[in-house]
Amino acid sequence: MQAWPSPPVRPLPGPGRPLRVFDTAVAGVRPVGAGATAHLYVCGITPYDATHLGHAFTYLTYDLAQRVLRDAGHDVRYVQNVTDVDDPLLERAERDGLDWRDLAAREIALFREDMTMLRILAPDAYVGVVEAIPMIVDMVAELVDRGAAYPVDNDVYFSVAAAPAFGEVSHLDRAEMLTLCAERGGDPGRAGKKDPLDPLLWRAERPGEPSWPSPFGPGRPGWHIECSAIARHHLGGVVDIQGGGTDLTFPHHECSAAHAEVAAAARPFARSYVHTAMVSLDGHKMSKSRGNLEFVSRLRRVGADPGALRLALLDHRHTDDWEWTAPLLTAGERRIDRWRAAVALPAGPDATPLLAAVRERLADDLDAPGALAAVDSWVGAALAGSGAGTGVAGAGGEAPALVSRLVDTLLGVDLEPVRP
Ligand code: 5CA
Ligand code: ZN
Repeated sequence: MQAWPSPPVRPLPGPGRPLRVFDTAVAGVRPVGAGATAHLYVCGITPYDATHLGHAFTYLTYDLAQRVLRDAGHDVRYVQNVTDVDDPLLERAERDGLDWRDLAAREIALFREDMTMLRILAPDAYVGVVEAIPMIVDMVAELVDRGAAYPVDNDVYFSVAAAPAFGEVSHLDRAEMLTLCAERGGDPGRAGKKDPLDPLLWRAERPGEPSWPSPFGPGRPGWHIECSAIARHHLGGVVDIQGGGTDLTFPHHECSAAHAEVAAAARPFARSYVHTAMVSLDGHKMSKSRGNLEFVSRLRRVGADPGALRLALLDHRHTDDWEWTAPLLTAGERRIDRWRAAVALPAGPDATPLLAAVRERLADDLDAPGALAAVDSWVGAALAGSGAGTGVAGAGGEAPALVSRLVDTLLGVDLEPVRP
């Protein structure tokens, strides 16, 4: 399906830094180490109740990762899915008396607008489950052929016993796995499964539910297989980064990696598993099921400056859970006003050390708050009038233009005056 328009990414002088990120599977920060083209797969929305600030924070994480990778000289191939058929979407459509296709189309359109406004880099392939059914069916068939899948009534399940590395993404003990499986869309209590943790690959048609033909009978895909199949089809063998929120670590990323690895008879599925921490509201993780949500589109309607909202989100590390409060937006507005005022000056202090500092902070596990603090220091000095016209390379009249450009390229914030 159609993604949204990407903002331009203008090159910066000099070399960028290689990206290092916290990898859940090794529980430490390590180099991404991609080749000439970095392959990035990020789990997309299930299109109802989009786009809350938790979604925005997650997609911003991988937007930053792409900016750092591109600055370091990589091409990036980026794929994101849309879970446009699944239980929670069908349940919401039923509750609200809507056709599930209309609900999905409406929410995907809203998500596109929100991503555009936040200047989030768009995926090269934006792929809905409905349009990916043939590649998903092929992968389920391969798992059946490999003896890694089995029927329960007319449904098809994946056998985690067929995946020797199962557990190596999340490193949870079995009790934790069982609890999370029950909370996050699994069915550990279903009779007839070989292992309570075995996830559904293909759900046979039920009355009133959408279905597609397949060699296993009419039905629809289970959740995890969609991401394995879409990633393989659009990115090939191994992805450099599998991304998504920490709530996807188990069972989703564990299972989609297991499906892909068993189908390929090779591992790993992803070289790094990068997870974005959770944004909360009123003391709880912002979630569609709980309903404690703040929406990008609501903030947009009440006149929030998109750049200020982006700065408010950027002021948090992707590895730390945090809570949204209204004053964060006010702080973002104050910050963008100061930054805009500083880059509008005719001259400023040497900006070359700032470029190095922002590159260094972002390459260090996407330390966006550290990068913002570095820009704040330059802005403070520029507004205080120090360093202007010193004759140092990068100082004086060129400095504000370089700062404006690096803030745009690396942080995705446009400081140019709003054009009429
Ligand atoms: N469609 C699936 C992934 S295949 C899904 O999880 N959809 S979602 O709409 O529920 O979430 C979309 C993305 O936002 C996921 O990566 C999820 O981890 C992330 N996300 C959801 N809630 C939050 C939150 N409160 N804070 C940060 N990220 C969140
Ligand atoms: Zn996914």
